[in-house]
Amino acid sequence: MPDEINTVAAPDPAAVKEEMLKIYPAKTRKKRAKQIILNEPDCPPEIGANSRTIPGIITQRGCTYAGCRGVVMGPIYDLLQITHGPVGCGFYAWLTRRNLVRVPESETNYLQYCMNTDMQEDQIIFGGEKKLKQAIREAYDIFKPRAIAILATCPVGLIGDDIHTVAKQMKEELGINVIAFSCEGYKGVSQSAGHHIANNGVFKNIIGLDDKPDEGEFTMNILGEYNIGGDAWEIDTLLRKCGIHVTATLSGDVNYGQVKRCHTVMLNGVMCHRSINYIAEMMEKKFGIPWIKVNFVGAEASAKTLRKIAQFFDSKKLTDRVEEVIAQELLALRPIREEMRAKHHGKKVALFVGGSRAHHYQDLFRDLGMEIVSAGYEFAHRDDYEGRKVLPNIKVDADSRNIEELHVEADPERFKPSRTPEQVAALTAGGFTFKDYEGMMVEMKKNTLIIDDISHHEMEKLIEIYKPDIIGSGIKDKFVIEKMGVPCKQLHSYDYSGPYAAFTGAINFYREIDRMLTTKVWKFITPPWEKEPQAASPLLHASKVEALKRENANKAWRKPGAEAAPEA
Ligand code: CFM
Repeated sequence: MPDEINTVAAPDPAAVKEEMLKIYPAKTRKKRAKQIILNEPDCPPEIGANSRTIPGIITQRGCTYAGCRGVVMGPIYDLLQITHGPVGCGFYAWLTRRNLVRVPESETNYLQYCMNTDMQEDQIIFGGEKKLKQAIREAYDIFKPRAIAILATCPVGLIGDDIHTVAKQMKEELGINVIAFSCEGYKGVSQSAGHHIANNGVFKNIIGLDDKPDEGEFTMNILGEYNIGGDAWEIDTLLRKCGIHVTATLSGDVNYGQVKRCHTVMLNGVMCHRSINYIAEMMEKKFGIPWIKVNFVGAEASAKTLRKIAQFFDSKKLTDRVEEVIAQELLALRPIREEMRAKHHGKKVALFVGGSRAHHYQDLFRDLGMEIVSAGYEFAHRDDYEGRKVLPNIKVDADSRNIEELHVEADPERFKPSRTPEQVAALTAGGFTFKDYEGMMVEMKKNTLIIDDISHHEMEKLIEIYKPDIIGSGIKDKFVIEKMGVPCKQLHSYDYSGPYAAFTGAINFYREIDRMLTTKVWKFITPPWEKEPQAASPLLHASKVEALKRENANKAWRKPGAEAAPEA
């Protein structure tokens, strides 16, 4: 295939990269240069990822506590979760809008509560263990939960409260499972560390506590799906239509009991590789459950995933049913997709989201024939960009070494793979791949600009130069982007919208994108720098503020010799 078809057209991405970098002091520029990469799909180049954000750069990342408490643990609705720390961090755990659940009447739901030890100066000085124990007792007396989780915030680690001993003591005292998570916000460079800590805690303390499997001919878990906007419900409904039973979705609308027995399934499907690959790997080692990468974002992606799952189970009945379901779903979806594609084909998209959505959502935009001009994760690791094949080459730095790697061995009684080695060999020989995440870059065009942990400055440059028709990103930059006259689809919480997963979700998404692209509101926006040059923000608009840039080039905040002056 000639290169130009598979290559992003002008503007020249190398020049864009230079333009983004040139404002930075030398040291910053050197670091950011490793995180802004021109894509090479056949052989993805190494990208700097999972490293510390440079102080002063406005990042979209969250903290380790957010990744553990907010993302992975939050949705387990009958696990009573107590944040040990200041009330501000505690309030952040009040995730009633994020953690959508449909709780059966027989079950308990603690998600509408926000439980916190309200750490004060006193505890910072004299220690907070006593107060934590008191909080656990109080919560137990009121709610009598099945299990309690303690989640640490920054001060807990700084003052050295031993929450694990507290958990052990309270477990003995109350006779229920009490689990502590050392997920202090500073533990890692982003929320990614919190995912890992949560994975370890869930695997060590919950998974495997109940060996009774759910009934079902084909059983699986969906790992790394958080039911944002109801996505997990769409996936569950779709799989149920095909005759596949989901024991647990980790973690979306899920209860403690489901997590306890989720090691009894035949297959694990991994949606968000970044946040849950650890559990998938450990379950395979201990219980022999194979895992495959799945993606239910996008119509083509959903169909592909269903077929892959059917192939794994190797049943004619299931395969026929899956094809029937795909045909039915596409019947409803196709006319809408075609209508939207006709309107929006060729429009340009840039995606900067978390640790998996910047990849997954490309499929939805491709459904509409739109072009991805640039993409990047906030906090994913090299394997999410370049594929799992680079895992052995990833340098473990001090920040990653901070997070415990569990040593896992096959369980002498419970290691029971659902497929025999012969079946696995036959599947593999037929091109089926297990543990197969190939990352974002192989699916993107040559020379697309891949930007890790994008800064506001780089985002502004990107908009200025590429002029994307729409950006998928998060709340921290949404309004900055929209003030520049570009619609921004919030792809974390979906801005109260969704679901976007599976076929029904895809239809919602097409319609939403259509609304965003066709609303007349954008033409009423005049970006601030077009009204008057912003003296304090010389970075905004090249054509309008060249003069200002030159004027600013030699100001004190630029290091002398940092090649600061833009060409006149
Ligand atoms: Fe996985 Fe997520 Fe994401 Fe994520 Fe997140 Fe999220 Fe995300 Mo926001 S687990 S990496 S830490 S898919 S909260 S549900 S949307 S940044 S791309």
